[in-house]
Amino acid sequence: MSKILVLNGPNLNLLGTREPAIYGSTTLADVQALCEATGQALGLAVDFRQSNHEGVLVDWIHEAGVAHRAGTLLGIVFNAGAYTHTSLALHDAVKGAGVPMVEVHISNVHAREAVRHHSYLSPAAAGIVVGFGIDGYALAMHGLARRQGA
Ligand code: CA2
Repeated sequence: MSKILVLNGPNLNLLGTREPAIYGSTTLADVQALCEATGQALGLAVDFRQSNHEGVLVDWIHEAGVAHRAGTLLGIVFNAGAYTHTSLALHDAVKGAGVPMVEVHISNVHAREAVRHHSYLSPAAAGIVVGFGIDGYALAMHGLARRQGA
């Protein structure tokens, strides 16, 4: 169980380029660097990915389920972006893969528009971290590691 998969959904590749009041001015490359540093501190490898395509995310979650069952993957830290609020397919993928998943949001989605208050992923999540900016990724990684006693 030496690895964590960090998945990012649609538009997160734009991080740091617009809407700094909501998402801060750090880029996705900065988030990756933070996750890699956190992984190093935890003694865990990090596989960091982003896709704008729902089906690609579904495929990666299935792949993660296989790795989890093989004992090589601790779990997923997942910021599904706007798919959080729309995607039953991602919910089903996480449930079907049987892999522990921690849901992350950079912003406090509950302090924003009502459409962002519902998450299809939360019922399938081992834990949820919202509103701590990009530090939420590191907090989620620590949570996954502690949960598994890594
Ligand atoms: O707060 C989060 O992390 C979100 O998952 C970010 C999503 C949003 O749809 C969720 O409700 C909450 C949006 C990601 C796109 O981020 C952008 C960043 C800069 C410019 C444009 C989009």
